[in-house]
Amino acid sequence: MGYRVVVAGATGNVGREMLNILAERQFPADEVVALASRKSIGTEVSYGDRTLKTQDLEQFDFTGYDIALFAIGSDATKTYAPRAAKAGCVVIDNSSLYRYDPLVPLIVPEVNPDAIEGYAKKNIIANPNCSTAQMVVALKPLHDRAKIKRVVVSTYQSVSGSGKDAIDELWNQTKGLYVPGQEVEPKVYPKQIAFNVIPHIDVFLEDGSTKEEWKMVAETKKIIDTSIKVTATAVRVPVFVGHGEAINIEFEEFLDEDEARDILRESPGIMVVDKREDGGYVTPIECVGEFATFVSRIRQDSTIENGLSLWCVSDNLRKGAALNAVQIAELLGNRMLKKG
Ligand code: 2RA
Repeated sequence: MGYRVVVAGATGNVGREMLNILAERQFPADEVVALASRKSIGTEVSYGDRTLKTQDLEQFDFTGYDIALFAIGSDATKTYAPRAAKAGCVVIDNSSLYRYDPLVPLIVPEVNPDAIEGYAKKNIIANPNCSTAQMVVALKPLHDRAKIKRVVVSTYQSVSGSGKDAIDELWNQTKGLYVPGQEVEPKVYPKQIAFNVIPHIDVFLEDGSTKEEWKMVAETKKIIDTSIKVTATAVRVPVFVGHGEAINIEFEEFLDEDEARDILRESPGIMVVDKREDGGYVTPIECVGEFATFVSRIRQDSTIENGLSLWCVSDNLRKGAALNAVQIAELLGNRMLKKG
């Protein structure tokens, strides 16, 4: 016997990836239902070699369903997650709504799988922000060996992190720059994204940081260790899919770059590609459609006592969203909601 699974937000970038990944990883589902908002009802979406017609999220009765993967944004989640949870269906939510709620586990399965034990307090599990998910996969095994004191991270985030309209904006703006009269004004972003980079993701906070940067700080603490200090600069770049991160780490103990490389090679979810030669590293384009978080450019930072720097890239729609959510569903199935 398999699970009865719901994907809410099935017509969005992340919802579609959730369906792809459920099929690719052969998640043991007896039934998969695709839900969407009223304006998208009836839209066809792929689930492996099958096609599903989306149903109305507003009218849907979650009773009898085991797991719901949500990719509908915080506002809609506020209405529908408690409804699903109350009906006995465990919600795995990709929005930021529940991430900082002490009664809701925030999980990256390679990093803090045991946190799943707390899922029943609200019947909701939170999926981290894309930029945090890939970073903590790389940090955790190093923290276990040499205890991280401080992280300085700069992100290079692709436009798919802002949704479909942003992908169109980059595409049309890029084309428009070559065709007189077809220039496209910025709409999704505050400045031109084509051939540019924008040091601003999500809203500004009082201290001058942005919410995206704050998320990396707060989520790393919740997922790995509250003692880790993080300072982040989040930047949008004209890349369609795949987030890059330049990460500088200060440890309590000395950690040699070769040992760090060996540790990362052995760690779950990580692929080390680190040759000190032209092209001996991974770029966003090469990580699209992959499950792994790729780590390259591992090197000692001799400007501080126990420092290392590295480069990390991952498919933000996969490890940064849909894959992590499906991995949580797998973990939930294996540990808590056993069937058959
Ligand atoms: C981004 N934080 O803007 C996002 C997606 N989760 O890339």
